[in-house]
Amino acid sequence: MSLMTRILAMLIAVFPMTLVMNAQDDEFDLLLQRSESQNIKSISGERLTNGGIVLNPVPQHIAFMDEGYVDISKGIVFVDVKGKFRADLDFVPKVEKGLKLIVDYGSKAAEKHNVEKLPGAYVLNVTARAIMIAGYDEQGAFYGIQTLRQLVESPACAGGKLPFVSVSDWPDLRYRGVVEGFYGEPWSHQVRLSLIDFYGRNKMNCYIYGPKDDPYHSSPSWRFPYPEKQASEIKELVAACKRNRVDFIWAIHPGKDIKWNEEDYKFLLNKFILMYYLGVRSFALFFDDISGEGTDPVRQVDLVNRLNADFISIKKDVKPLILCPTDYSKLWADPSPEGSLSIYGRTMDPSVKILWTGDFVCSDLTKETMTWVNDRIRRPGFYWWNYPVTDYARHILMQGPVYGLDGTMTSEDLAGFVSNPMELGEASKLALYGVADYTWNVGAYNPIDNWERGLEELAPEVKDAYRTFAIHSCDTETGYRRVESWETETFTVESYSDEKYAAMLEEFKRIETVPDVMARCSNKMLLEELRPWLVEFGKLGLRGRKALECLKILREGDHKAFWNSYVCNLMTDADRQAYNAHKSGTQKLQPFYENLMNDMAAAFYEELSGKAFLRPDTSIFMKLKGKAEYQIPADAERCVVLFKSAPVENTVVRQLGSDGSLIVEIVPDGAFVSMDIKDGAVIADILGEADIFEVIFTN
Ligand code: 14T
Repeated sequence: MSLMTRILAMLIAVFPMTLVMNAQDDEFDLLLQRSESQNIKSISGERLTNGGIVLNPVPQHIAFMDEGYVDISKGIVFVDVKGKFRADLDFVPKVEKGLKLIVDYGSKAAEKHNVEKLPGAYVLNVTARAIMIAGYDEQGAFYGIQTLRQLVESPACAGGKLPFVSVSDWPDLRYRGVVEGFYGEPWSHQVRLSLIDFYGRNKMNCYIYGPKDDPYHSSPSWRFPYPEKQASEIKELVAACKRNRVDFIWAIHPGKDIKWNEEDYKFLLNKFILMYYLGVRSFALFFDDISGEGTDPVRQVDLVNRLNADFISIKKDVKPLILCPTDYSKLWADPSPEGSLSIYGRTMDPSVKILWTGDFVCSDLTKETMTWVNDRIRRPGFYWWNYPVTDYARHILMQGPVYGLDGTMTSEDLAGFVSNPMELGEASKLALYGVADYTWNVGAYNPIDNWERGLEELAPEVKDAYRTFAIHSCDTETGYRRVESWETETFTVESYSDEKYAAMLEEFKRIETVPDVMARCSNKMLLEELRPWLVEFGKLGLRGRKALECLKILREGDHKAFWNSYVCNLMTDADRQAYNAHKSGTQKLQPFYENLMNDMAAAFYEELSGKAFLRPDTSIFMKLKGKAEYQIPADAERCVVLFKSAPVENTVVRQLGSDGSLIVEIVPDGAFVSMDIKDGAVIADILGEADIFEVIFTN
């Protein structure tokens, strides 16, 4: 690795978004291009009662028949008509005699059972005679099995009692899933496998593999084969996707250093062939976040059309290509007929699907943005939703509801929808639970209800604690803004009421218990990812509670007790550093703590002096060693010295006359000293070793 490359790697690791895109002269700072809207839209929806039946995604049609149920606790007779689903029925014992479960798919079965004519559609009927699943295709039958599994696992069906039910279901969007497309440490193999199972169980059907920091995906090594270990892991991912009826789509990101010559074309084609041998049957080309030659849309189109002819259309089992344009957001896309999107629209093979992130890099999905891009690319765009990705705000976890997605989208507007998640894969599942639901049943999507179900699904043993953590871990401060802490009503010293106080106190107490309660979460991989945030969250709960206790003492008028507890509840530099690395509660809780602490200090000064202060000497957080001197202003009548900790040992505060004579000497017996200025005193000095918070003179 050259020194330059190392410096770049380090820069990118430290400032992931100050991306110096090329190791050449033309530096390309993408940060300049980024400006998300800072509007915080509120969340819609409400918690629904589900009668103990928990299905995700929510089916299009579900009807419960008359009273009664079938008992499958002893097992079922599995009639696997096409012989494809033996491994998928691991949630119910298979027996030789008893109730039949018939699973079939294809035009005959679909016709007979009125299955919607769409890929992924199915019908599931539970009657006294049999359980029947008919899919439009294999994927549809697989989804019918997932719905059956979720029924069996629902609380209302405990003990194997299935209600008579009829489900007719299909996906609104053709492609639903995930793009591993973030900067930072790519997901581990274990996390990927766990996620792929999650996609299958929640009826998502595509996983685009494109982690920016996999060197064999991007520059410089996109040209070269994966080393043996990674190659065999990719084979395993392909197999896991197959089991889950998910398309594994391998993406290449060659644009940083591609040369538009035969040599690089051969490298690219060869890499696709190598990936084909690893089992990959679906490919994507990413031209995002690049500068220079690689951005040329005419060359990009030539490449794509040539690949189509030389590879995609020859290999009959390879799916149409997916392309990420350089102009992937309206923020910098050239809108004109000469712009790259219009060039794609006119010249790129219509089978190619084109990704789009909306009006900004991270943005809500609107009809307008899709119409805007679709008019240019002349096909329905494929939405790349930059949520819950946090590569631009790595100190944040996004655990809020999935919302901000238009509820009238159809497959005419959208070819598909993928979510770009966090580097923390397990912690991303909460958002993906929402993405699965929205993309399957757009019109019925209920953000709050989905979120409540998701919390239960992911951390059933500790749902309430996970909820308390999640509701305060949503917003990004300056990136893609999300509502946070929407059940919390904060207050100021001025707007104080006993009820508001009690509610905040209860919330902070609850927060303090979250780290310990979460330790009982059986999903250990999730717990590992959350751990540093949980630690900080617990500390936030503690300092929030303490701040409220200080307020109580202040209102009771015990000055000494107040300041003693106040100074103990200030954040040290180390506290701030730790919090800044793993933040939650940025929208309401931490600002509440900060404001309350500041307001209390101000109120306290006023109370001590009886009026506003004359000259606050804001030597805040000054570590004082030895002697400190303050000129006493001529009109000062009182002096207050506030220390940063208690007790203050070996310290005295004195008033001296102009000749240096000692007029008053006070030994602090708490964390502050408040004294009248005596006649003739011109200097206040503090001897000893103490952390001084502030020295204030009042008249
Ligand atoms: F390809 C795109 F659709 C895309 O979103 N590309 C990247 C993506 O890898 C990253 O995870 C995402 C969120 O940060 O944003 C894109 O990368 C950017 C975009 C910027 F505007 C990186 C820095 C930026 F300033």
